[in-house]
Amino acid sequence: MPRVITVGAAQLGPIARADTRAQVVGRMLALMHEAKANGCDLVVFPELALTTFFPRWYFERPQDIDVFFERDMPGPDTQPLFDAARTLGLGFCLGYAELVEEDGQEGRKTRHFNSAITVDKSGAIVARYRKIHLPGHAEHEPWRRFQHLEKRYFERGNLGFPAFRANFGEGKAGIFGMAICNDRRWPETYRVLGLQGVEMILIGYNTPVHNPPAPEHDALSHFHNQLVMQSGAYQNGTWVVGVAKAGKEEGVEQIGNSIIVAPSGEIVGACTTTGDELAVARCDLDLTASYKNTTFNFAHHREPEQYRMIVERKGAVPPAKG
Ligand code: CDV
Repeated sequence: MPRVITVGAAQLGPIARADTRAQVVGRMLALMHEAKANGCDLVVFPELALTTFFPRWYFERPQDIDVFFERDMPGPDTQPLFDAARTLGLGFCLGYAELVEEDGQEGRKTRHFNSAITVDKSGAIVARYRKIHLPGHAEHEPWRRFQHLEKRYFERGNLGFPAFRANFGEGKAGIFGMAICNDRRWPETYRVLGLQGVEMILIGYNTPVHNPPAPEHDALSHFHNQLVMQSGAYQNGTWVVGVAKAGKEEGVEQIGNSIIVAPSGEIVGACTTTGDELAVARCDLDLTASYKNTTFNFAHHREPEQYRMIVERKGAVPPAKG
């Protein structure tokens, strides 16, 4: 039986700082219903999907920061998403700010993560991921048009990049992985998942068009978005689903460009607006085999010993003598 999973890239348009969780969840439920009508088994929502992208502001008081975080998942505001998963028979991947009481280095403490979960068709959480590559800065940098304070508001994820098995219906079991926004720019993200046999990577993102430290990259923001996900898919023989929070949010222009990428590296589904929009693609997980068993047959063709020699030399070319 072919393992075809119909996936919806459930892009969200801007979310205002004043918008309530209930308003946002209402928009997400509308996309879930549209996905079901289009035969989807799974929808993927963006990074930090429940609120505006709050790291663009500098806050000092914990209470001003913690309002953007979820203490429970599901909580009262997000329970309708889990109910919809069950009643529609539709899985989802959700990015959100996670506040958790957990053992830290100095004992039990409150921890903040930029997280994602995958929920199956029964409404059960089947996997968790916490963002590892946190971009931006930790201190207020007033010279920027807007801040990117992920290094201030989040701890680096402590769960690694675990691939996991999930089942989205009969003949629709596969090996999945999650990554969040800046993770998608790093080849290690895909390769660590690829080494675990991943067949579909689910990625949400918030990417401003303007990059304050390197404005010369602005005109290339769509190109780079596609470049990293297409090469990550091809080089690891996996599907990649990348989903944006898009449009002008609180004065900051964010790219859309949500895409579904086949293991060939080809884009097979794409959003064309910067608003709430669903792009749908039928993804045959068995297409991954053609790449995993040939060009990217890791067991036959990778040369890990050779790579280790470079890493042990610390990567850089030794300084010139004299
Ligand atoms: N939310 C993100 O991780 N955004 C980064 C920005 C800072 C460039 C990204 O890689 O898209």
